[in-house]
Amino acid sequence: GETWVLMKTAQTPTNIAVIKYWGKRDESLILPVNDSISVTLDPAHLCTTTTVAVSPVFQQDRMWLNGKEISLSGGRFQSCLREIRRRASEVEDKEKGVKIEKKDWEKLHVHIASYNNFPTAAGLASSAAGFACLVFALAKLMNVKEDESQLSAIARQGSGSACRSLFGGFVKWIMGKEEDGSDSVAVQLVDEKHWDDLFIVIAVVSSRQKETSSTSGMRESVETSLLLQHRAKEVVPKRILKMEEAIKNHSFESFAQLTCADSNQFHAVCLDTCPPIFYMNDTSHRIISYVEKWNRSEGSPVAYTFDAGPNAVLIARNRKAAAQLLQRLLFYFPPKSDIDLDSYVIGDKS
Ligand code: 2P0
Repeated sequence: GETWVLMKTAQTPTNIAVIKYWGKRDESLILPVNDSISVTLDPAHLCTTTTVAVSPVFQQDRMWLNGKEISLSGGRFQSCLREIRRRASEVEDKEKGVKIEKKDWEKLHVHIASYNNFPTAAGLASSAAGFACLVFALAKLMNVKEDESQLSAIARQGSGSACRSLFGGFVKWIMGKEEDGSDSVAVQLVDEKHWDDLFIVIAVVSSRQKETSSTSGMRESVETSLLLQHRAKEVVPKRILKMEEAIKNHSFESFAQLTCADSNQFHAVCLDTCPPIFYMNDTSHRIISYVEKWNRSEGSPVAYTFDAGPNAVLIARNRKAAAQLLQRLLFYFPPKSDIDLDSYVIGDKS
């Protein structure tokens, strides 16, 4: 029989929301209750690299994550694979003498190998980069002729935040109106060159795995939090407009104020959930207090934002502000002398 293999590799950075996604109006299509805005990180630091391969000798779809085989049986993987296969077109590799017709893709199986260049255990969003990269690599392999926004609607069905990782720079995930999710897509607000002097410092407060997954946490918030309803209808729509303005005008003060307020409201929604969800810990709270104090005493604010875990994402206006921030963090959270600063964890006493 035939023995060829065709492969494609893609690399996708993770993204950090500055206006948060929290809550779905449709669980299976992953449709959110509000728009969100994120910044995509530099791929050199936090990214996923995924290689996808197709061969007639493959007996089934299989996937390895950081070298360990994982199950593809989950609905989210199946949705992404199905949606990409549906859009596959003809592929020809003359060197290998391979021609795959559109109809052949239903019968061919893929193997997927994915690596994160950051520790999964650090509690930093890996599903965002992971599903975006998977969808992008499969689309390249199967010659899918759709643009990034259309692909984002497929990545969204893997993990909501993944749709925002298909673009660099600042990205908005538009919640959309349609029941089928076709208009719930990501769009690029500005590319990575627009505001390229921002520095992002991630303070790893704990490397323990979080207790409540985002998926179940946001489900409970939608079911029980009145604050979530108010946030989605009244607060976020206005904040999205202000944030877009701040980004377009490089208005760091406004950007920082909106980012911090939105992170705090997201965690307030978590507290307003029954039973309450605690993602931040005492160290996270200490970081917020210090940053608020520094911001009040001088004109170069730092934005903080926390996701579904205790780690702080700190955004400084420029390199100088980042250097000062790092100096202060090291003073207030001194590392034990014998640990490598690369794996320096601020608050984990275990
Ligand atoms: C965000 N987070 O906007 C928000 C802020 C965490 C806090 O998107 O269920 O992994 O896969 O759609 O995308 C994390 O949730 O959840 C998240 P699913 P996801 O980045």
